[in-house]
Amino acid sequence: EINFFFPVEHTLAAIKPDTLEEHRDEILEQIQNAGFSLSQIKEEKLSREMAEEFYKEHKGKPFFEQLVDYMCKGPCLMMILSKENAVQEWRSLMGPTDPTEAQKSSPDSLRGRFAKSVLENAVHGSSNQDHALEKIKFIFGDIDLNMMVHEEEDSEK
Ligand code: RTP
Ligand code: MG
Repeated sequence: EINFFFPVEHTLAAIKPDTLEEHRDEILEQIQNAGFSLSQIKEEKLSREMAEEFYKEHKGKPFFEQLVDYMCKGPCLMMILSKENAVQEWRSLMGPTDPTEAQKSSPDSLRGRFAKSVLENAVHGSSNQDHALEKIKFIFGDIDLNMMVHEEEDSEK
């Protein structure tokens, strides 16, 4: 069911290390059921330097060192998810940062189901479109996002 009338948007999504070991298949299933196209996927164990760069906007905050430790303790599953309004839709599928809040407001969200704490909160998602393009480039390099979508459309014909 390719939608020709609305622009496809792309976001960077990640399953964080502990959660990848424990809940990979359940999360991939929930992503498929929510109607995202999985445009790219790879497992990657971030180095400290990469994790620091990935979350550079939080440098200097009290949780920064713990966050970097958490993100590089094992492989993450890195994905480009594509869909109309993908950035916001993935944020809403993730649920709020803090699982206490997630369990109250959106118990079926990924964080409502799988987050253990505000730090160990299962998944990552870009917070806006610029952020998405920057993180996609950081993780997947210079790939042509428009090309990916056209290939998908062509294969439907
Ligand atoms: P993310 O960037 O991972 O998608 O999460 P987010 O936008 O919902 O939250 P953000 O404020 O960007 O925080 C990034 C990650 O840092 C960890 N964190 N720990 N201990 C704490 O108070 C705390 N606050 C944030 C979480 O892993 C959060 O996802
Ligand atoms: Mg964030």
